[in-house]
Amino acid sequence: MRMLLHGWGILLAGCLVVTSLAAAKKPNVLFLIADDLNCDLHAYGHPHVHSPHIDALAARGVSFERAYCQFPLCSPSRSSFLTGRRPDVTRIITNSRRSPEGAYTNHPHFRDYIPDTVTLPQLFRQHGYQVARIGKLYHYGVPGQIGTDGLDDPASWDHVVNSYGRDKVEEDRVFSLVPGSYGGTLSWLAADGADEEQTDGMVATEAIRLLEEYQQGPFFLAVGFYRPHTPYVAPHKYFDLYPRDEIRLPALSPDDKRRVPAAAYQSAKRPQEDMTNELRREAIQAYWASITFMDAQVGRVVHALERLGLAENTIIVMTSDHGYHMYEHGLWQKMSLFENSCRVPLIIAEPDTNQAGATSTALAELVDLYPTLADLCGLPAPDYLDGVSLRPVLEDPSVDVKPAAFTQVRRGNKMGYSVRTPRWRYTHWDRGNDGVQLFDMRADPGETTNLADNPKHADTVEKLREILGAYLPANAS
Ligand SMILES: [Ca+2]
Repeated sequence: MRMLLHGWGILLAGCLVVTSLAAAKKPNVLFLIADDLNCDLHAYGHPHVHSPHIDALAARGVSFERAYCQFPLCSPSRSSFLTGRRPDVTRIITNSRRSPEGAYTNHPHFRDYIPDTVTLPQLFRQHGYQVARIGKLYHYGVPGQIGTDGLDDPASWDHVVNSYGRDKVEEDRVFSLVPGSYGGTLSWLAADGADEEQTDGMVATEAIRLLEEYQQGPFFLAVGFYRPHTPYVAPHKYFDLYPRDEIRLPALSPDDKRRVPAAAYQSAKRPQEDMTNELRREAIQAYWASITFMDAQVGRVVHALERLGLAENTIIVMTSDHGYHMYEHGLWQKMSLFENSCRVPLIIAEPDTNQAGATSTALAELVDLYPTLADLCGLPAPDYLDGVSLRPVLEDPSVDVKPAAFTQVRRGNKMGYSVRTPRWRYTHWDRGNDGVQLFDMRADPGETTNLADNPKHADTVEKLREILGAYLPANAS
């Protein structure tokens, strides 16, 4: 009997060894995402913004120069890339509805429309990964819902952490253009205290703790920072990096000043419209300070990954849910279809890559993240996904995987759609009834001259209209 038990013991031990060897071969995923972060990063050529830790990620991976969100607003964008479906499929084209009393609701949620979909993190759960969310992955009203689950999808995670820091506790110290309101409008604070006391500092601390807990792997750790979303709260030292008298405001084109076509500028709202130049510089200083503060928290998490010896077997993604205006075109925040609002930073760093530090001009969309990560980890992605794997670009940054990237935004009951090709950005509002825009991004990267009515470009307009027409669902405006 003792012999028999002993035999079973050897067999069991053997199974455990085999299991842990198989597990060790599966790469971990560290998915880092900032909220409302545009490409104002040193790694993306910005002349002022300090982002040493995101720069370090760029040095170990491939940076996508032309990566685009599918909808420049939190819930529509996040619902899209976490399900791998475009906004016309998820049907999430707004953030969460509020009750008549102003309370957040859990609707609309993509599961209202595609209930059985398997999300990106859920796929990893189904294949034996430990999957955790810290902070904002699906939509959260920021700062209103910090410390809650927000508009979460429980099926996506084994474990969730909702940090709540000093930025929330001392909210009444935040300056706001609309006193008492901190999310929808511009607001900021040069805060007292240490990084670790702020919500994003606590997010990083929790991420480090889970890396320690999950180090046997495989894990999919999703870390969602709340900054640089408004209110732009960061410790004083980050504001000191950006003297206001050195900040130059973007120049406006004649179309920007006249605001034509009107739909393109409809995201403008009071009281942001009434700011003085001094206040505009203060807002930009605070946004940049928030970026550098968030970047420091990225650095803490990646440092822990290295300290624990996990970097050799972990794929790191760094991105944002959409772009952001800081007075380019006279606009602030998101919800436009200009390049600033559609474009996102995207860095994918694989261990053992021979392309470390490469940049690629291949077009990429956030909806590509799902098939890319499934591909890199050898997991079977659902066949209905709307994106494509970016793996060929990670192996050779000079290749393309798609001819165009698409972004859409809502204007009341109508929609604007935009297509970006390597050379052009073409946008039409309500099928063109409310305006058409064509920009030569090679000659005019600042989108100052709308060429849509220029007869010389009629063929280009027609071709891009066809590309957009093939993309649009049959009933879309
Ligand atoms: Ca956002």
